[in-house]
Amino acid sequence: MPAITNHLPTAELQALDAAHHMHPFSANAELAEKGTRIITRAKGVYLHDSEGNKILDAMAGLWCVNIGYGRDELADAAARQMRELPYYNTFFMTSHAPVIALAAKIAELAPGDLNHVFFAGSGSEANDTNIRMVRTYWATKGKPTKSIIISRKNAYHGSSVGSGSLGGMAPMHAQGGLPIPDILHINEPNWWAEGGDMDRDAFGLARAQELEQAILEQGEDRVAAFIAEPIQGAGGVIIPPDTYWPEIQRICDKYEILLIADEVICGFGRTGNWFGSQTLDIKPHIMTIAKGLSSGYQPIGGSVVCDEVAEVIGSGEFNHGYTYSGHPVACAVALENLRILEEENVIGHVQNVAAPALHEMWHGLSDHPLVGETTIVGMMGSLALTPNKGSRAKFDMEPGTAGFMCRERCFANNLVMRHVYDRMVISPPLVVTPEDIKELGKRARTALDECYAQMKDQNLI
Ligand code: PXG
Repeated sequence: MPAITNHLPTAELQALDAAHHMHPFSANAELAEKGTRIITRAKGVYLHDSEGNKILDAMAGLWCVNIGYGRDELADAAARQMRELPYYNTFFMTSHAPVIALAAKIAELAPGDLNHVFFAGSGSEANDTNIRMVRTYWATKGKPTKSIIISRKNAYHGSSVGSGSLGGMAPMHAQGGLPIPDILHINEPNWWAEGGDMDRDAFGLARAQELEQAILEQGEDRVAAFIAEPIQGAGGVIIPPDTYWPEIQRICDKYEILLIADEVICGFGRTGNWFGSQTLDIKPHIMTIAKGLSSGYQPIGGSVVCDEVAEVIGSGEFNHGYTYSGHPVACAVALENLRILEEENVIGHVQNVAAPALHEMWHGLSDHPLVGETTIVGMMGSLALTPNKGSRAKFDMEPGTAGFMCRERCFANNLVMRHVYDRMVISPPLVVTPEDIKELGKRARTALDECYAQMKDQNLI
């Protein structure tokens, strides 16, 4: 077999893809029939495909390419590190400069006393670490029965057996015997879909209080931790009512439950601050990080751990670690990414330029007949598709059908915007310019118009 390059004809690449490559979260037989879109290169906020299309990536890959595509500095950092020390582990009393520098940098950026980092290769692995870490923490403190971790329905925390169990995605739990024992899921603070007649704030409070009820039902001596994304990402960019997080914080403090903020999407500028915990005023004991840590240029994740938990875990041997924990090349690339975020004041750009422009464009879509609420914090937003804004009605179709139709129209207009059931979500690179945002808005509106016309044609609304 010759080397496979981007220069093969599209059909040939698609055929090889269909024959040999199993895609994540896909029905592969169906996908093989339709053919995949082959992405060949990318620069800034634009992707290029094998057919010559230039596609505006309003998802920053999978919520991760925060500094945009094509930054040579990161490629150079990787090449330099590969030449100098391509791999060494951090087990057996060894360490190396890139992992040391990155851990120290993350400790500097992270709020409060989150001063310690346990590295992993991804967000899923980091959350697996968290499961074992919080349970080990309580066991070491002489409370081995505190092993239940409370999470939320429609949360996403990864795809491994542990992190998939933490997540609250029903279709994932339906496959492969998830969840593992001692993981509980309470309801999510999704007012649009589940708020009924309650006002947002009362609903937010009620949903937070489900945590207290769960703790009281299980017994305080059984609950180890609560895990949540500051803002749910893969669940559809669900921005909780303002009442939600203060009440969650109060409950965690009152019952001495460890709070894990899963910052895999929210971290590294996405919400307009370094961490979503700062934007939402949350004080976690552990933060899960990945994605924006390296802007997706290298696979790397980690658990950022507060002094007290690190001290307890460090008092004995923690029998846990990955071959690629603190991989030197991934660390070197992440460091270069953080340097760019900091020195180019990317978060300042978000606060002063990108987010204001994006919010104006996004809320401007709310006059569209298909669009219910538009919500956005920093650089992550969503809109609800609905046949009736006033009643927040659902479509008379399988949930997700309308969203899928809209996503297809986005693709057709060279715009990557994801759908989660019938919500459309955006999470563009943080470096988008007002011109890019204008273009994004134009393409999004065209896609919505075409979707609306198609629904009318097919008598779906
Ligand atoms: N936590 C959160 C909050 C995430 O969003 C993970 C953990 C897992 O990270 P890894 O690196 O193991 O994938 C994620 C990942 C989507 C989508 O379609 C979202 C993610 C991954 C894949 C698809 O929105 N988020």
